[in-house]
Amino acid sequence: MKHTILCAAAAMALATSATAQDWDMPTPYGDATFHTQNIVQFTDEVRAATDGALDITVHSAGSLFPHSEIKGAVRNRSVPIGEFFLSTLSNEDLAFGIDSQPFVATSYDEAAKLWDAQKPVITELLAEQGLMPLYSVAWPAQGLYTNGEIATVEDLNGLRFRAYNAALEEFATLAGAAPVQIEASDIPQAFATGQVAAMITSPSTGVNSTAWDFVTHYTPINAWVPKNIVVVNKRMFDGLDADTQAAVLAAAETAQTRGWEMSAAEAESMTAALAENGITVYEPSPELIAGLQEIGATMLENWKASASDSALAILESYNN
Ligand code: PCA
Repeated sequence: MKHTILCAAAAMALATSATAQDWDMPTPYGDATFHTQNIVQFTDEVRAATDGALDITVHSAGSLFPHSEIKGAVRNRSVPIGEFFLSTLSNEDLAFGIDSQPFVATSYDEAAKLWDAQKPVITELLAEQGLMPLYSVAWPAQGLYTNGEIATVEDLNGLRFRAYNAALEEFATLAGAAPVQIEASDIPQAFATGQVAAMITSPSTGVNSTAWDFVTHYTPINAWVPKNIVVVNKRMFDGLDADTQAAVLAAAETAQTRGWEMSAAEAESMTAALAENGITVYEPSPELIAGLQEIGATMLENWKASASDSALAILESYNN
């Protein structure tokens, strides 16, 4: 009897190990970032729902692959799954970057509507590379961090400006500033060494990088609401059994809902935390907003002039 039970247990263990999968998941942002915390919960849910048959290990802050290499690593199956900042792919097709165009979508409702319009288009573009989106989560609307108050766009003239994608580089250039590409995890170092003196990012990233150590002022210009995306390699996903696939998709849906909620909560709590830590939080002047909107209008014209038909279709369906 005992022997039979042991044999059955051994057989079960074998069956589990034969199908159990250990996946590595590179992400760009640190452990304190709400996106990362959401991903950790996503992987916990997948592990629980599959009784450990799919065990995903999160490698945060670019520790496994640098941010710029994560998409390629999922594409070439170095890893099965990963996260990145969606608009970094705008060099492939401007469809990926519409969420980082100033004053197109500036609230969560608009950002969600834009994602509805963007999702089918980028799903198709990613499928051409063997990639499948699992879910996408917005950052809080982006605000301006500087030393001293910024009253008009002219006040940005000549400032060395931290950028995280091509759109922000164009934005900084049009504002007369000098853009420098810096990863989120390198922000404190970049300010400390004088590489940059100003930035536009979320209150979340401001707090995660202890912005009060290097800037005095923050203003919620709320000019765009960019997103992260989690993608899986389609062949790796197809290699999972049906139950595991269903568990991943269900956890992804939950993670997307939870992520947008976490984001909205942080838009408030992290702005408050900036103030609590001594940063002067002020409302942007009408002159500043007007100047930024002018830059946004120029950028949107440029975007339209170079956009693919499918990218233009996103804007059309969003505006209707
Ligand atoms: N934080 C990320 C992307 C947008 C955001 O709010 C960053 O600053 O790199």
